[in-house]
Amino acid sequence: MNKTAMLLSLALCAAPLFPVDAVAAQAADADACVPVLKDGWVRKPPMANAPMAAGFGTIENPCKAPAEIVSAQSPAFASVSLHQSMQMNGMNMMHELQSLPIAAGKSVTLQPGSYHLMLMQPAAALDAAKPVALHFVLKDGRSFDATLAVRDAAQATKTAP
Ligand SMILES: [Cu+2]
Repeated sequence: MNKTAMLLSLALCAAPLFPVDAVAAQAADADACVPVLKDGWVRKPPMANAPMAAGFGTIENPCKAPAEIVSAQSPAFASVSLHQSMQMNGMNMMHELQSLPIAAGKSVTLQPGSYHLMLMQPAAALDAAKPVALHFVLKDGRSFDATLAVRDAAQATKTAP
């Protein structure tokens, strides 16, 4: 047996030892249609040590199936949640969403005063040169990655709707 054949047989023998669970099955389905975040950005807080920041952008669902975002993570923050801002008794309030559904072929816009990503406890002060990486998980197990450009407050105000 030559070296290549031996390595190949080792690989074949080893393969069944790995658990084939639902997560692995989904990971193998890498070509599955997933939503995409367009024009993602995070507002750089005025203070470098701010405990939270808000993320925005448009999440498009180009798929034939509806999508429902149930969680998000970022290596740059301890936690990421979905929030919705609203006015209540003349006060600006916000609450956490358990999920964010996006109908097939539709999009949802995250923008100041509406839906946003609440990014808590940054690992380091946000740097305009370093986009923030995000990972979204859907209810059906699909997931997708996205990035948020870091904009300073003045820029953000200028471009906010
Ligand atoms: Cu919020």
